[in-house]
Amino acid sequence: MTIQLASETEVGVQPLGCQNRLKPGLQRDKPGRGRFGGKRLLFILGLLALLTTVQARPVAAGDAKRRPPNILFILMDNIGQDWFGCCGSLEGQTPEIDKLAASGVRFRNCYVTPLCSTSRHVFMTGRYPFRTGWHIHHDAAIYGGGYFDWNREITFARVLKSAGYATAISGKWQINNLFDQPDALKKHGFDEHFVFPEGPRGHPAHTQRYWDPYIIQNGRRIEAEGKFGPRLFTDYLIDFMRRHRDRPFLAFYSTILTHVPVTKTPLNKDEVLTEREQLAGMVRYADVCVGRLVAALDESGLRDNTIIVITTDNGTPAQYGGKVGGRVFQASANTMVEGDMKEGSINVPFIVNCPALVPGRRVSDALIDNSDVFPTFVELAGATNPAGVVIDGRSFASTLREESDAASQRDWILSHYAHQRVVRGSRYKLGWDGRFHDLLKDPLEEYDLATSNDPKHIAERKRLQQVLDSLPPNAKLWFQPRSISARALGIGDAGQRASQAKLAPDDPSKDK
Ligand SMILES: [Ca+2]
Repeated sequence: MTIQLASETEVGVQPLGCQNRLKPGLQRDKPGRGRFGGKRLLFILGLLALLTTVQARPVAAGDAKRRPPNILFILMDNIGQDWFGCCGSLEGQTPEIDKLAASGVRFRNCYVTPLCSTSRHVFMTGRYPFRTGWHIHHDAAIYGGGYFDWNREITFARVLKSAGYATAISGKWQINNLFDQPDALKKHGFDEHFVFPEGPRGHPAHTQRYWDPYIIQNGRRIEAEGKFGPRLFTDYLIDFMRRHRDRPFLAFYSTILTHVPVTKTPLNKDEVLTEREQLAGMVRYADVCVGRLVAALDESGLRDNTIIVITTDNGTPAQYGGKVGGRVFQASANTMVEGDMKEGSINVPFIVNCPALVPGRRVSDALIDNSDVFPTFVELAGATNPAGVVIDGRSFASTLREESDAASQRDWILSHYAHQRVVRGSRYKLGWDGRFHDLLKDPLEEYDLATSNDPKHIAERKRLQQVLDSLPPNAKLWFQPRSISARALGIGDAGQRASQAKLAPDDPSKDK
């Protein structure tokens, strides 16, 4: 239940629904400008506090005394189901993650947006690109200009912080320029940060990603010469979790792995390797990091009250497809620039593990997408969605608790990038361009059924078309996107100029 405090267009709305869970001494963001103030605001706060008390519940039914669970959110970069053994990959690089999938819940159908920053914007806000306007890739750290604006959007980190959680991010952050906005991560709800910030071309933060990494810890660059970034990010988050073992925490592990450029890791640095073998080593190293995080939770006695979530922001770039069913899986071209809408690019692994709280050994066919992560985390934390903000996602916490039929939660999911929108039900998928596929019989989407006269096809195509037709047009982006993705699609001033001339030279590996 969400109380509507203000219209969606009023920005700066705070997650008021969690006020009663704040502990003394915690910092709270100043209330945003709205039409509510004074006694009326106090009345609403009181009402929301009462409602929150009624709604708040622990993740495990029947255990009312349990404190809210910790959340370890692991968001990997540019890696799809084709590299996860639990999803059918034959590459054999993910034994730790596979163990978590075997003893946890693995969702077989989780949609994301096919390019990095756009996907992350949805994860963080629970809102679809057409609603926020961030429907085109834009890496604020590289291109400058617009950024992920805390006055326009509220992250799940802010909501959980308001609910009394300690919050930290370790790893990648690219949707703000932390050199111009050093307080951005604090504004977005993170008490602590330890991040690779990205940076414009020519800046050391543009290239020093893995070895000798450029890392900012709570606003200050650390000395990391000779070090391997992923190891440091893992160390930091382990330390954070141990330091906050006595209170609920959100540990966001936003991995820099396995984004290009490919590199060797400490496990294979002396070997002669092809590019693809290096990518395999990066996947293996990411898996080792996951194993270390889990081991730290075990050693700290935190495992039983920590829900681990593992997913990725988009699928594998075509040239690095993993082997599935005897063949190397390849998404189609243009994944770096335009966003490929095939399943390999947008249907990603999604694993939840916490044997003490989430009944495991399950594979779920529930339909979920990355907008659902926000309301799910909020519900797991016993908080409520921010008032006055339209959240597109739907919580699947009840599916995790095994309290409801998974299929009842959603009957469609969406992936949206620029002008491209695709929706799918449990079996069929319809695109903005009219393409229609039976994913059960045609998982590689090679046979378009748009003109099929099969009554089942006609009925499902009609249902999904109604979903597409019900979605609003893209909200206007409030800044000029400058990414090569925008230029390639002719979006924004730079894009319109580029559409009439050859694209400016750039490094396409940086987009996505
Ligand atoms: Ca990515």
